Amino acid sequence: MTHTTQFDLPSSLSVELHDEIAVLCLSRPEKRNAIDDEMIHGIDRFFGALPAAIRAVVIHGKGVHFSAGLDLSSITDGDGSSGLFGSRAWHRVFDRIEHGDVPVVAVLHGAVVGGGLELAAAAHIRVAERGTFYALPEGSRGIFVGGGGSVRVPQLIGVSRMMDMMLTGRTYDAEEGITLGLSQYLAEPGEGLAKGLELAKRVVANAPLTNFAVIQALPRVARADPETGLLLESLMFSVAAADDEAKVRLRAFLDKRAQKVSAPVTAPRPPAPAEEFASKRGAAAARTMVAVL
Ligand code: 1HE
Repeated sequence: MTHTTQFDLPSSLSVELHDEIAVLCLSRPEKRNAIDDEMIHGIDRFFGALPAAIRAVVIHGKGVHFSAGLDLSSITDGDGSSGLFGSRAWHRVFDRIEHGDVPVVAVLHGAVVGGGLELAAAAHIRVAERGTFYALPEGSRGIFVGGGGSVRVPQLIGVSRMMDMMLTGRTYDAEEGITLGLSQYLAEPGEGLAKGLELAKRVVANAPLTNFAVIQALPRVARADPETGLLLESLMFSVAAADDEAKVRLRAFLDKRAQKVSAPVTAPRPPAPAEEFASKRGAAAARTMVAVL
């Protein structure tokens, strides 16, 4: 069920609530979900008005692309200061996503371009459907990233790869994006949202304080000098471990009522021709031995 009015959203955004998970949809497919002022302020209001019962957010895009980035028609007649203040507004909104109260999963498909990639980079987990492509075409448009991309994209793929994307227009596909760190999960076309929801359900099953520590403390610890970071880690550990939720969960494990950690499920690999030959030869040898015995 959509809850657009509850959040006072423009028509370019819609929201569905799935128990403790809110799904925010960029809903401007006729403009490839290009982000204009209305949409960016709508995203801001959505994250600002999240009810306490919501414990994770999934963002996805309607139509054939996740987002074509900044609505280029919105900057054609602006001056220097409007660009500066506009960019700072994007920073505030994307900071609110990255440093907000709940983990955010971005489900990507089609074009994830410019500001669309900056939005995706502010999320904590990214799922990319096959067919996704990433680009930073700011260079060819005569502008620069303005939505936090120069901080967040290098954290994912490194400065030199981002330089290459911006200087040469190089694009990466979904499979390359996985290898480079642009997304953590790959999904089949049309299956990204289901995967995103599945991951969000896993996330909300964690203790709230653990999720808080992961999205608030972990990135700061990772950026801090090691001595400060380790002290912050110890403080966060002690706060989480002292919480009742931790006590209940630890007791459940010790009483053998909690799930064990399981190894990743990997599909059985078809034997390579050489292995197949070797295993047939092995079987033949075994039959011979049995016959000799
Ligand atoms: C747009 C935008 C947009 C599409 N602003 N209107 N972003 C870019 O430089 C990417 C520009 N867009 C594209 O390269 C392509 O549109 C796509 C590869 C994303 C999709 O192609 P396609 O063939 O599916 O769609 P289309 O026919 O190009 O676009 C459909 C409509 O959306 C069309 O409008 P129409 O009125 O002619 O139907 C397009 O003009 C419109 N449209 N993208 C405005 N971006 C905070 S700083 C961030 C800096 C940036 O993000 S720079 C990157 C900007």
